[in-house]
Amino acid sequence: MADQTITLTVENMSCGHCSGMVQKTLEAISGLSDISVDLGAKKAKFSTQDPGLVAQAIEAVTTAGYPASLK
Ligand SMILES: [Cu+2]
Repeated sequence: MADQTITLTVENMSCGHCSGMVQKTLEAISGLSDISVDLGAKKAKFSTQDPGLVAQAIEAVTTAGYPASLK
């Protein structure tokens, strides 16, 4: 199965600490790769082969205090 690249919009990130938290939250989910967080653009990007992990990633980042969506 090919990797899909997913881009999430992430609200509430105001500094490097926030973007680091989002990065760590995504890194804690096994099955995600090529994770990057862009503080200025309010985006988080990752690749995955499992579409089911997208909802899990959104929930984890949102629960960490940074509402995430596929917008
Ligand atoms: Cu911050």
